[in-house]
Amino acid sequence: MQQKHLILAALPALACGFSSCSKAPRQPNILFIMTDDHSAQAISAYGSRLIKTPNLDRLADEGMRFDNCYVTNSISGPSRACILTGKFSHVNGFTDNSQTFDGNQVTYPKLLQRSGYQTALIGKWHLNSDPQGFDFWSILPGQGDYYRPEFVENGVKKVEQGYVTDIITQKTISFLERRDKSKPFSVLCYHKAPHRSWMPAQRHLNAFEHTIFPEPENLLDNYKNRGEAARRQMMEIAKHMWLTYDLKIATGEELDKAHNYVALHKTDVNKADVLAANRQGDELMRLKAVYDRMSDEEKKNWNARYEKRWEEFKSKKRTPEELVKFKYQCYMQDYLSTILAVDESVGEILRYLEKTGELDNTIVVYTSDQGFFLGEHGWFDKRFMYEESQRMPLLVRYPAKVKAGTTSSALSMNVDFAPTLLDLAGLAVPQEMQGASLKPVLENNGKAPKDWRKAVYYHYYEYPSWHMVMRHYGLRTDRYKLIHFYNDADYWELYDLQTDPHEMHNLYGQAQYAEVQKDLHKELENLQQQYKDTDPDEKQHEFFKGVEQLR
Ligand code: SGN
Ligand code: CA
Repeated sequence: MQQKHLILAALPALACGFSSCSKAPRQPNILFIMTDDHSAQAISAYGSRLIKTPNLDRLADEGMRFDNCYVTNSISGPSRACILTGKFSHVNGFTDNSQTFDGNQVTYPKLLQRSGYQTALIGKWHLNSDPQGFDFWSILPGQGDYYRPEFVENGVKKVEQGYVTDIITQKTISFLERRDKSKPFSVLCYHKAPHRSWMPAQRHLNAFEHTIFPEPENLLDNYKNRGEAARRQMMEIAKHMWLTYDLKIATGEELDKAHNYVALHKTDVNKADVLAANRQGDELMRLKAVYDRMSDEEKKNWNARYEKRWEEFKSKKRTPEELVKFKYQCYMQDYLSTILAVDESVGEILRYLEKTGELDNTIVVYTSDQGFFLGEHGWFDKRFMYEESQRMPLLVRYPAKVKAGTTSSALSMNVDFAPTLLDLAGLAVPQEMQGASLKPVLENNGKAPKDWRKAVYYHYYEYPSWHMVMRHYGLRTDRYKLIHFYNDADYWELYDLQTDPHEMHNLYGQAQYAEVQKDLHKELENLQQQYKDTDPDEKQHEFFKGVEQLR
């Protein structure tokens, strides 16, 4: 099957004896742009009340916006592994950020490369093993840094001057410039932004200085009517967002005087270190470590900006409620500032493709590794199967197949991306991939085929760890969500998203939902059978079970 496609793909090139042949259709290029923690609430194409993202909106205007795309395990490494393999975490083996990805698995970039694509990966990788299946790769080690970041490029370390988003953009364009133009390309442009600790580019330091952002209506959530996981997490803006490290409330003088930094931010999956860091209040040291990556000139601008925040913070006493509101505003200023550079990056790469005549033969995908809480439930971070964290933005521009300005409400998942891209490239989708191709949805103005799935599946494992979100699994249909928290708890939650879109009232066990509940349990069992997550409450999973190696 695969060979047949290879021969077909080669035909136009063989027949090319005259000039019009240079326009002959061939496999499409693929540009897959992914950010880290960019929630749909911060994209104007999704109706953001917070920010304008004109270049992302262009992708939506000229392509398709998916409104019901969901991550299957809301955290970085796991989501990235699902995207590459088209398989759920319990099958690809990367269940939490402390794992090492088995790079010998079948991934869609490998299959593209084998079929004649030139492949590249640039930016945040976060899978703890060297990338495989790329002709060129230049990755940030671990989480990477915003300023003067280190990259590992085809195995060789190098530190780059400047701001991470801009460097990733430049590396992407320079790969496109020097690539082998006789081949289609597949480029993964994986940004670090807008990941914590939300450090803006110099040109955006003051972008939102005077903006007052609307607050989510559940910013002051008290976690009543929900189970203990919602109460026991450690991701509250009020209690767990750090004034110094996260919100940069420090003076240049304090930072210059701070010494004895221990490299705690490099050990971020080690709970003991993190808790110790919390206790020791070494926030200033953590801030200093990232601050010290800036040049003297950059530090000067930085201090001019954040000393004003420091003064504002010191200027009055605040009640706990006022403090949450103040912190929320600072959080939004910084988080959204980092997105300005991402939006510019998308614009620059689109313009480059346009200028070189490749844009319309390129499938451009924009997504994020998961969603993120922007103050909803009083939270930052993700992990939970609640909407803001589970939902992923997904924009696809590909005029050959996708009508401009369309939207889709088809229930889709990150495990669908690999099958979709292989399918669009005319390649066979390996049986072992668990996602479904979205090609029919893309080709049919966003409408799902009749026999499309009725629910998406979810399973989160990283506990105990950062932010202390308990393990859970569940499903989401177009209307309901059923969740089971386990491992350090054992209870269920049920939400009716039509009557309770912000998931504030757990309806599990209520008589009037008995029928719905029964059906959801049945559907959950079906999904667990289908996706082979048949022992979901098991603490230790047998990793790599059923993983087929590339022969
Ligand atoms: C870091 C962050 C956490 C975050 C994890 C995982 N802490 O450890 O807040 O949840 O990354 O994020 S930080 O103080 O070091 O920024 S993920 O997106 O990479 O999974
Ligand atoms: Ca992430």
